[in-house]
Amino acid sequence: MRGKMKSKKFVLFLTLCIGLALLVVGADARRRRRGRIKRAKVTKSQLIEDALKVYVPPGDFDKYYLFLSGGHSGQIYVYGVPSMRHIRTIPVFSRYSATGWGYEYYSRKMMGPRFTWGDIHHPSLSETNGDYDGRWLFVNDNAHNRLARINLDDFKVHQILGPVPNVMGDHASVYVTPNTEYAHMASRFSVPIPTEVDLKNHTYKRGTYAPIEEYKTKYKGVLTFIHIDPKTGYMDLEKSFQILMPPWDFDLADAGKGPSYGWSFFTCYNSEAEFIKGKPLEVVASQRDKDYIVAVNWKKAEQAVKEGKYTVIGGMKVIDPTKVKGLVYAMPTKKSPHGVDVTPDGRYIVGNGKLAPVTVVHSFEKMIEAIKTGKIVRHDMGIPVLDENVTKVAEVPVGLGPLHTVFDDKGYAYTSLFVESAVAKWGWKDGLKDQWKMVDKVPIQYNIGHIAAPHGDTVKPRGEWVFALNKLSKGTHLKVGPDQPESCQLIDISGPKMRIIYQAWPEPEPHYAMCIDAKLVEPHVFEVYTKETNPEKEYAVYDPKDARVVRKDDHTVEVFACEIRSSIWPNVVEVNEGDTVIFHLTNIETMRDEIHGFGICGYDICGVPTPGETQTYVFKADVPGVWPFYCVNFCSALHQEMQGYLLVKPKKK
Ligand code: K7E
Ligand code: CUA
Repeated sequence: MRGKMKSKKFVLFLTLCIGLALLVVGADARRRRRGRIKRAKVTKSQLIEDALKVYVPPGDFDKYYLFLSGGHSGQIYVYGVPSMRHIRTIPVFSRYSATGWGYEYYSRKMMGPRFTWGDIHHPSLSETNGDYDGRWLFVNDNAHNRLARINLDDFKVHQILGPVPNVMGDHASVYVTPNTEYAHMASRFSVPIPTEVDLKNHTYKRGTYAPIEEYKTKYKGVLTFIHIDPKTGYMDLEKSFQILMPPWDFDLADAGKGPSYGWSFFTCYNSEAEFIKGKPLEVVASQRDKDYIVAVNWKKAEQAVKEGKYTVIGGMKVIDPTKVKGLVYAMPTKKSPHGVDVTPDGRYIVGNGKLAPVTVVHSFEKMIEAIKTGKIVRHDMGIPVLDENVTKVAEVPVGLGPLHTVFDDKGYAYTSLFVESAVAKWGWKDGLKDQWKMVDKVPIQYNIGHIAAPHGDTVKPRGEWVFALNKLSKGTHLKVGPDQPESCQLIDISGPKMRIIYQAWPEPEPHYAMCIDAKLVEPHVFEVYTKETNPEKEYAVYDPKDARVVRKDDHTVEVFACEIRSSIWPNVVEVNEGDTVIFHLTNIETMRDEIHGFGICGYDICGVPTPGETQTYVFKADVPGVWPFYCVNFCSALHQEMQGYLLVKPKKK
């Protein structure tokens, strides 16, 4: 009896348990489903077709490089397209122990003593005649107002310029001009100027103080044109200039091309030119229905500099456009526009109106006509404002929150819609029956910021793909904690309808990306550094017999070392406590990919010289004792044996 009762209760209990478990499982499955992308039903054959478009079998190469900005990670991430596989991280403004960047001496010097991070928003490939030439990639630093140049023969940074005086919050950057004559830098955050810099040591000397109540009068925006040497890519502040502007918040830039060559365009918000203590800028800067696209005739500005029509402020040549006429015009554009993008033919300037549901299109020809016929409606803080009824040729009703636009090879534009989480496709080209008409829209997961395409901002877009660079990825991946990866969705634009077919998870934070045909880069990528291309050749030793420790003076020891499978020469380095040690290390391997590393236990030294490359590490031998050094990169069967000792003899007491 009791047994029966027991078993009855047990069955009831079991049923309850199973029921509960089913409920939980059901809820969990529902929760999971909720997180997944809602997508239109696709047939299996369509899925297979999509998959084959992105599948690059092992051993085969991708067709394009995609350079994604890493935002406040201070790095650039290199992907292959269409596979969307990450192939390289290029550290720029932040230390990266994987390659020794910011640990070895020269990169550390370029980064300077003060800054340990940067904020990269807009990478920009060098151009010749308005199309990418595959030589260099320039990047901006929104935080510390610097630019860097990555050489695409070794995928490393070779120059960091700045901080640049006067410009603050360099966001409208880099967007090089069609023959890489100039890189743009502009103030997103106006400040009183000058801000003085110590260029050699890559740091600030001093800014200028003025109370926030004097924002309108004492705070200044500047538009900066950084000169680039066409042969070497060297950015030269001496040949650069700035244009003094009202304290508007300059947001993005693009260079004119074709007929608009010689002009640059900047969007701005806060044309109200106000910053009020305790009042949110989002309210203050949204009072006006329209802000501006500011057009700058940089060819004419160049001429003005030649004629000496500038003043030197903080070491920069600064032109005042209220004194030198004909350089700067403002075109009213609604509303708090974000991106500005010039069409491939250079005839139209597209403003993405952030708080308006339209993209606003100005005609360059009409702009020139307005200037020539004096269609100036007013001056705003000294800047002539052109009649929008003359310059504007279209408002394309794309949808909510347009931010950025890129182009394909068939006369269509693709605009990212942040608020709506969508991409809108519309026609822009003359003669197209769809000109100024939206023809397609695809939902994005979620909150798309920038948008990119192969050669999508050049005179010759390649079509095929559009990349949606999304701010949020919620629930479209396995859970990884309260934080979420960013998301980059690959959209097939080869047909009349856009199709999202793939997704990658880039590191924070891909603002913008550049996509280039691999054929333009691959042929000139180094396999190894030769004795000529080794950037620190004067300190190289190419034979273990020449490896040596040289005492330079009472406090300095210079080491000339080399690495080859599977030894480090010399394997014992003896110094005195308090010595400064200058350690040059050459990787004398002659085959691509045979990299070695270098680390000293207890001394925070880390490096990875690539084949044929010399790196230098400088440190003070401040802690006496015995400190092993070793190769940090697994390189051969006897990698573990690649080790040696740093002996630091204690000072006599
Ligand atoms: Cu993220 Cu170009 Cu800084 Cu737009 S910016 S989204
Ligand atoms: Cu060399 Cu590991």
